[in-house]
Amino acid sequence: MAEVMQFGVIGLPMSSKTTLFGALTGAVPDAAGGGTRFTIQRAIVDVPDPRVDVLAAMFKPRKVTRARVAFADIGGLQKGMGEGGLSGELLNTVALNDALLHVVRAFDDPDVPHLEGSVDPARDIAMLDNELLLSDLVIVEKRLEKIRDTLRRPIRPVEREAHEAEQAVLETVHAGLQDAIPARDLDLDEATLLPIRGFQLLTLKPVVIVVNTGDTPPGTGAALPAYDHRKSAVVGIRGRIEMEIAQLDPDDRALFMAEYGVGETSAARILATCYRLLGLHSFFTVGEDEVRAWTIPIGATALEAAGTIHTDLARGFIRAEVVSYDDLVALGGMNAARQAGKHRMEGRNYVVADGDILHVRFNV
Ligand SMILES: Nc1nc2c(ncn2[C@@H]2O[C@H](COP(=O)(O)OP(=O)(O)O)[C@@H](O)[C@H]2O)c(=O)[nH]1
Ligand SMILES: [Mg+2]
Repeated sequence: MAEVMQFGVIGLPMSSKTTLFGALTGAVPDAAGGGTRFTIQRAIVDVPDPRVDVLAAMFKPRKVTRARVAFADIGGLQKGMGEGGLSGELLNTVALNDALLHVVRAFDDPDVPHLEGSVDPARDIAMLDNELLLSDLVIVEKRLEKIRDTLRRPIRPVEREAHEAEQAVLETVHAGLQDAIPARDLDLDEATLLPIRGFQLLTLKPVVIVVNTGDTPPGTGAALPAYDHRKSAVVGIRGRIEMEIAQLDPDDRALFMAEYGVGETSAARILATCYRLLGLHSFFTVGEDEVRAWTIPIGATALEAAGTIHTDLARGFIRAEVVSYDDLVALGGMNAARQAGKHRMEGRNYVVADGDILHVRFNV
């Protein structure tokens, strides 16, 4: 797993990409927005997790370290671009992400012109999706052509076999794309996808459709468009308000959120959605020195979790001492958890649960 998960904000020009980026990172947008040029700005932010705050209050460590993720605000995608295939730095920048945040405008404001002349989120989502689909189609076709060339020549049987496996999955993906089915919607497992992982197909990436409903709370006044695809979700946000909230210091933020009836920031909701789509969750390490959140794939073992902390911990792994977050908080502390028998010894194959507090015993 990459050190830091990368999430790319994409959308048509003037779709609120930079506004969403501001809501996610606290960045203040500069005046020149909404262009069609390729632009990129990046930020790394802490993953909000109220459990970390509770643990920090309990252990009063010298240092609190949260999980971190990287966001990129990627400007420059627009109608008509996918035809010849996206290319260069723009394609690379989009392709590099673990998941995409596809933002779409759903608010009316006479002061904000819409490139298509009207506000129609479903149309705009389909428009950008189509460009991504076409871009993938170009990549897949080029690669298929190359494989066919190679297979015409005499090559070693192992190589032939590998090329044929790749060809088979590419042909499945190609047929899907031609029917406007994103690659993520095909029922292909990890092992099947392995030969084509390196192509970083855009329609294979998990996607969160972020609908900016303006000042109207999403789900009440503003209906969210449907998006029935695999590894996808729809999240509504009040873009401008959330961007302003993100710029406040924590005390003012709580007041402002109460005033506007924002229960949870969109950054928190979107990140939780990304974690779910990517099959990720968290475990914690605690102590006087540091309380820390770690991100691992759901299903990862104690040994793999240990390796995330440090390779030495995996190499010399003896056992993991585990308390669940809920038990620890319910009992009020580590000693109480021990006395209540909630402090367990687990071996290397133990599958770590979300919220587990781990202490790895090791020997190197
Ligand atoms: N009324 C209103 N305008 C917004 C909101 N969010 C963004 N905008 C405006 O929409 C325009 C495009 O937003 P921007 O984030 O720059 O879009 P980008 O081109 O996709 O980066 C800007 O003029 C924003 O001020 C919102 O929630 N309400
Ligand atoms: Mg922008």
